[in-house]
Amino acid sequence: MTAPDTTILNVESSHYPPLLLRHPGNPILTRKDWPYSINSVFNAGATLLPDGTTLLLCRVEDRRGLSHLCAARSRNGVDGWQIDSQPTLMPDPKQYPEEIWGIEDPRITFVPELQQYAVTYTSYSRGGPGVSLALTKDFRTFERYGVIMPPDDKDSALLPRKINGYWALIHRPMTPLGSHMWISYSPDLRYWGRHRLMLEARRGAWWDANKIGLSPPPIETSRGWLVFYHGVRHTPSGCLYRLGLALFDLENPEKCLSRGDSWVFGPEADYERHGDVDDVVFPCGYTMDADGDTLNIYYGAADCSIALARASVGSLLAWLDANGSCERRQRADDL
Ligand code: BMA
Repeated sequence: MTAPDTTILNVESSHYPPLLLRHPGNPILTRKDWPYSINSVFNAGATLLPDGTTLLLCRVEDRRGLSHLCAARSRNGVDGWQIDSQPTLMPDPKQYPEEIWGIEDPRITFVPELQQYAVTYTSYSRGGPGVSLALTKDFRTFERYGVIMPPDDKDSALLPRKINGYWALIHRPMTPLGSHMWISYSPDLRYWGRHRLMLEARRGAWWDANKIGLSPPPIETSRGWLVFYHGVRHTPSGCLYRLGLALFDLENPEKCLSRGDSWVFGPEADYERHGDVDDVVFPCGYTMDADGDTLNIYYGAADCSIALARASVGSLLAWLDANGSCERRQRADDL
């Protein structure tokens, strides 16, 4: 009997060099770290504060099943987290009825013109999830704008500067035609219009068929807005959440310059494969190191914990150059 030939497997796996490297200390935050009783912590927005502290605005789910947001701060973005002793932003259904079933999945954008952070989050209303906005200077007090995109809509982030004089919001409405990424514009962050389709979910057997959504806020590079998006594959044993890459024009962000065909990151580690919801990697935030290239990507793992992966912007762009295709920039040609 001959030994099984592993050459093919090795050659195959070397075709997929990892673009995102998991931190060996993963998961970096779990419910055991929390100063009060919770069910789980996951899907955190991220930003660097002026003194270099990493701030994560974490989605915390209590044992009713409802979520709120709680800030965790760390000098190195990996450990030594100082977690607010009480929820930082609670749903406020009396004044904001759309928050009756909780607030989830924040994305943070620092807006230089306002000298404030814009936090977009999912408000879980009786009519389904919608997009809400709050501004803050310090993650201690917040100015709520309420719901800015009605249900069914989520996975949203604000671009850090105006585009042709208008604020731009990426979001993911759900329609009978599928769940695609859209971009909308506003003169004042309150009134939104000029809605445009930005990136379509593919169809059929594709890893990103039927349902996609923005992951962290777009990353501004000299070549365009680099966007991680998640694709949801429906399988007989549940959904698989994976990440893909696309690049959009800096001054016309609804114009896709390139889209990768394959996913670049998916659930592999045990803490990603097994949890309250199996097989989910769900980043909502990143920070950039001082080198201007290294990204620290914070992602929810299996709706149970927060994990960290690092990637180089240069490598992600090089991967898109090698694997992206312009023909598929808006829609799959094989529909
Ligand atoms: C999505 C969002 C995420 C969640 C994921 C997997 O629709 O609700 O918050 O992590 O499902 O449950």
